[in-house]
Amino acid sequence: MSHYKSNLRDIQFNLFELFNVQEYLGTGLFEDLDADTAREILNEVERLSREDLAASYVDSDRNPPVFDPKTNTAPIPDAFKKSYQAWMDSGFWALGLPEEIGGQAAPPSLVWAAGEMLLGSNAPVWMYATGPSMGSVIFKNANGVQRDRRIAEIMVERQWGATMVLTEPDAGSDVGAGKTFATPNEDGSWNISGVKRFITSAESDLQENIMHLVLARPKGVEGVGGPGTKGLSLFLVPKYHFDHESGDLTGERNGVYVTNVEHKMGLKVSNTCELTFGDPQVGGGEPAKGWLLGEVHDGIRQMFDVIENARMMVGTKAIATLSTGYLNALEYAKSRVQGADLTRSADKTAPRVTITHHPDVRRSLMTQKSFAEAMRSLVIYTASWQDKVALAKASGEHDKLAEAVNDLLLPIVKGYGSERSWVLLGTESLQTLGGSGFLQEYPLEQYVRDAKIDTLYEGTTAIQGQDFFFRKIVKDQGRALGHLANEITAFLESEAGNGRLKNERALLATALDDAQALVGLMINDLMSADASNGGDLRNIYKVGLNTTRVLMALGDVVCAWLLLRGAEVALAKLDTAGADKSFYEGKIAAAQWFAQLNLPRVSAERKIAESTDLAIMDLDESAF
Ligand code: ST9
Ligand code: FAD
Repeated sequence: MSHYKSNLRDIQFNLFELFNVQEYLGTGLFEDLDADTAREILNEVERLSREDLAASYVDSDRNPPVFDPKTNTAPIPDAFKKSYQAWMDSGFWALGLPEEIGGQAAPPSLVWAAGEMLLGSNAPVWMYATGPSMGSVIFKNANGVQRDRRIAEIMVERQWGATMVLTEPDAGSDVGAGKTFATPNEDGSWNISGVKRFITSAESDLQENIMHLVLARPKGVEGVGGPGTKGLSLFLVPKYHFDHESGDLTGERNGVYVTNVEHKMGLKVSNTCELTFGDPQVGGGEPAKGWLLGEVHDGIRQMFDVIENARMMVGTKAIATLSTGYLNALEYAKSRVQGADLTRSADKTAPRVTITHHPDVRRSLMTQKSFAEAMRSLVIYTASWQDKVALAKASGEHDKLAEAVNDLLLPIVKGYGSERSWVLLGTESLQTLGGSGFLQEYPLEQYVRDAKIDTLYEGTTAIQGQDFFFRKIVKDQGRALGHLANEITAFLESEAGNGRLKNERALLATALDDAQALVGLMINDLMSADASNGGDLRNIYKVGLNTTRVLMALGDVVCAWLLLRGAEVALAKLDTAGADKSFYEGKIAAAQWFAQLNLPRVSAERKIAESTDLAIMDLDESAF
């Protein structure tokens, strides 16, 4: 039986009833992909995920790859290989890639909706399969350089693996502290030297070649390679050398070797590697040759094309895991008989009931359902802004607002999505199974272990909070946030829900006010830290004490709003719903529950932030 329980009905609801993507399917950029085809794709990805991809989920955890230091390899278990191959054979990985390099135009909302099922059933399949998408980043940044365009095509044609290589032992969150360097060769290539850490998919026997996208600091060229992220450039460093025209391997090994694979809490089949470049003592001692992508010093900007996609992936992975975690918990709760109904608890002879009868279990299940559905909506809503970006680009325009709103939402998807999912998987989904949740017979304990990483990699939650406030709100001068707040206000002022959602709309109005006040408070603290205007620089600490808070508070507001929008649609359909009646009733109940449970807390967050002072910053470290 599959560990993976999908929620295709809710995915369809979001795409076709709430965000109405069918309005632009089958026309223009998406001419070859109409709504019926989109539904067929979703059905097939659902089947593939539940059957072929989920099939190796447990085995890959219990029998993970083992690193062989003699050969610098870490072969992938056969069961996982079958899942990976099933995904590659499906061809769905080409959805959304540029047609020029062998992709098929598809709206990001559909790609992420389908992606949820892949990520929920076996996320490492997605991670090993990202070579073609990384090829699309190379294509985008090739600046007309024929060699790089061809490399991108080859990566798609030959389905190579690829990695994003930023982190070093002393450069994690602080990517700009990286020391790996590159020196130019006369033939236009560069030699890379250094050691990178924690690199996902840097070794496997799934593909004939792996292309590493490496951030390194050019050295030995006057005026380049300065400190920080802006001194980094992006180099394409293949595992095996290849003919840059045909793509055929030349038979020469490049001097980039995996020198360790980490032993992890979860996500074990995903090889997390130490990667050593150009060390004469390692492998055959060959130099690690790479090719510069685009211009020097453009590396961090180019890498963010990968990072933005990967942050969306990580958030979606976490949320997908919460959804299947909830559905597993629900199935268990419906059949587990334990205790009497609370109304008859004094009667020792009262019949025993399934645990779904107990108020506390219902509280827990509805909390899980409402968060899983809220955050699914958040992912697809965010992706719908990416649809707008793609549609504008196809007609030669540049939708700056869509780009900014997408940018604003990304740290919410990644930071809020991973935090809420990981916590709820442990405190609610696993908990619903009682002691059985702790056993490996059920998937919950693996879900918890596999989802913890989502709050850590691709920028920890602290980094997401800072990105959200400093870059996506302050640097953007509040434009995207203002737009979002106006959309929420328009919803509040409408007759949404025809009276049935009155209470929840009032809760949302208060929470929106409080969240905006929280942002305002932080902006005041930021301004009061401006030493050039007589401010106290240390007040910036007050901002830093609240960046994660504001991320989570606005996450709650946006999620509540999206669920209430869904409830409005559900209410309008309820009378004629037929077999879908329970589904729509569930949507309404989830929205009301989420609003009542979470929105009043936003006021408390504002209050907490209002009392921020520098006490813990003044405290000597020895007092901790
Ligand atoms: C990792 C991988 O953890 C884990 C999972 C891997 C799974 C497999 C891979 C799957 C990937 C799939 C990819 C497919 C791709 C497909 C694409 C298809 C279309 N947004 O603030 P500054 C840029 S990997 C955009 O001064 P600092 C920007 O250029 C490791 N750009 O930063 C900016 O210049 P400007 C992940 C941004 O103080 C420049 O950076 N590691 C953004 O120098 C400098 O900005 C991390 O994530 C942004 N949000 O450096 C590191 N932010 O301002 C986390 C910055 O002129 N640490 N830029 O525009 C950080 O993010 C730090 O804040 C820092 C700070 C490094 C940026
Ligand atoms: P640190 O940066 O040392 O952070 C430690 C703690 O300090 C965290 O809680 C952090 O939030 C906090 N902190 C640090 N700086 C600040 C700050 N300025 N303000 C506030 N708090 C701060 N990297 C790649 O390049 N490619 C990959 O493919 C890749 N895959 C990975 C896979 C796995 C399984 C793991 C574990 C990591 C992977 N990474 C990868 C690295 C990952 O992105 C980093 O681990 C992550 O960015 C955090 O860096 P760090 O571990 O060095 O923690």
